[in-house]
Amino acid sequence: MSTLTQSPAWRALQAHQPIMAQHHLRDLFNQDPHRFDKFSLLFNDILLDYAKHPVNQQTIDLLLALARQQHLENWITRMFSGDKINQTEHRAALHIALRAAHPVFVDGVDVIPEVKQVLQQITRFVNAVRSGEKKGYSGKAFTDIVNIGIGGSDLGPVMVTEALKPYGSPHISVHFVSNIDGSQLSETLRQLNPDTTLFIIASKTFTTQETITNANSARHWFLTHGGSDNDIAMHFVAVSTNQSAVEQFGIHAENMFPFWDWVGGRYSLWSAIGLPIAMAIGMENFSSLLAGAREMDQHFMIAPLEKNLPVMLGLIGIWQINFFGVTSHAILPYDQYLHRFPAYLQQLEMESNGKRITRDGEVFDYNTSPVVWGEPGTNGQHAFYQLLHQGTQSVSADFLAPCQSHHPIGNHHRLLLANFFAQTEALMRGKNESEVRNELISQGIPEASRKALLPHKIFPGNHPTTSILFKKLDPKTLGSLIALYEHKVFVQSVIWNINPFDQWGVELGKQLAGKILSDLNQTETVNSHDSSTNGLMNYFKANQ
Ligand code: G6Q
Repeated sequence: MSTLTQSPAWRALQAHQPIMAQHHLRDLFNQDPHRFDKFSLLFNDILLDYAKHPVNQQTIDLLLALARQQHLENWITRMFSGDKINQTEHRAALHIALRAAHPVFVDGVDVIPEVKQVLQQITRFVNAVRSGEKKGYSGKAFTDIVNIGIGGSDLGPVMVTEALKPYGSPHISVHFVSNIDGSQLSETLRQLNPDTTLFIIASKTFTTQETITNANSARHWFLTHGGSDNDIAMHFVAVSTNQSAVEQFGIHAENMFPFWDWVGGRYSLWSAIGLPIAMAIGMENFSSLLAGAREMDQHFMIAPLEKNLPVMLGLIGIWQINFFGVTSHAILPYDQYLHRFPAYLQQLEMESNGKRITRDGEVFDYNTSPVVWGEPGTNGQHAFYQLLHQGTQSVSADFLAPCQSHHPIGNHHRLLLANFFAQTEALMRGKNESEVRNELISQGIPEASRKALLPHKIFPGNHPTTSILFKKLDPKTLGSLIALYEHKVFVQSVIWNINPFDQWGVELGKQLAGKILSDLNQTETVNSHDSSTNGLMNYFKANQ
């Protein structure tokens, strides 16, 4: 038994769970008409409603006691003050410094002047490209930016660029290439002209196989479609922490935008990794994105735990995962611009907290990150919501939506939100036997058919959802929303005693492919692996 599951706060929650599990969510709402007032929070224009979870005031008090037992406040202070809380990599985790307005120290040195310096470098470059002052080799302004990066060097920038499309420049298109599958690069380059295309090679380590392979192929395309070696400096820039590898690739140090080892890949969109975002939306909007995150940081740092949005979002997740057995969590944005938000959060949550041992190397006897997935509503309603309503798995979900649309055409937005509210209500209430029977009677269905149909039309309900509403998806609100989730993940990591800032599983993947590649390059039949892997590799070799 782990220290956590034997601890008083954990045991108190365990004892409390059967009491709450007896109540259907609809009964909790029937018993207390003030649930929404009690179990929702507002920060700026972001409303967080967690009333549709099986909680009462005692549940909240017990969850807060767990947070205090795990020294959450102390961990928050440690993160903000630059302690090396990523202990397996001996690093601080200071994405908050990238948007901070106050000094932040690493090893006794304030990192903010350096952060500002890079931000100025980005500002000069972005302004020069967007204004057309900086030109390509033929003297034409740049029209297309291709960001080549993967994982943390891709998902955040893609998600934000898509989310903030209404703020994008009509003169510049930003494209993203991440997959080592040559199809993605080919399909992207097919539409572009080398003389008006700028490549950003984004890689913290500058050793990632996918990125370096794509970057080499992009350079080859550039050189074989009109560009020359001398033009490379004008058309290729790098974002990295590894200057020597960047120079070795052929990009001059002055065309490199640095960042630091205390910025984790999946937390890096606020750094120079955000360069494609800034290219798309301009520096003023990029600053608003940072400001939104900064406001959420300050709230996280100073708000009392019970009024703290990231804390409550994290603790509600703990309640579901560890005491109600939820292993699957859906992210359902009712906003087409947020269509990559589920993929972004999938990495943020699963890479940070998808762990099996504590900070001290103990194997857990409790669950950690659920499987995170999702799609925008209403599309998902016509597909996988069937399982949410009547499946056998316990799934929790976050529903997100803006009150105002960027495109207020006709009745679309009200219909969109009507679906959001209807789904969360239906998931909570369900439809019981007598409701279904009355419905079938009112439809005039004969008794024999009624009997056969009845069980199929029952919805158990009692499915937990969190709702997040905000005024409009603008850069500042998006910055706050992302920071909300970053800190939620941190809160959960503290409860579970996980280091959320390393990713040894991802590192493993980087090594494995390299080993197999040398076998694929040989002409002989492969027989050094298990029979399945040998069989697959030999089939591929015969048919490639
Ligand atoms: C993120 C992970 C991982 C990483 C990619 C790309 O937190 O570490 O997704 O971002 O593997 O790594 P590079 O930026 O070093 O190419």
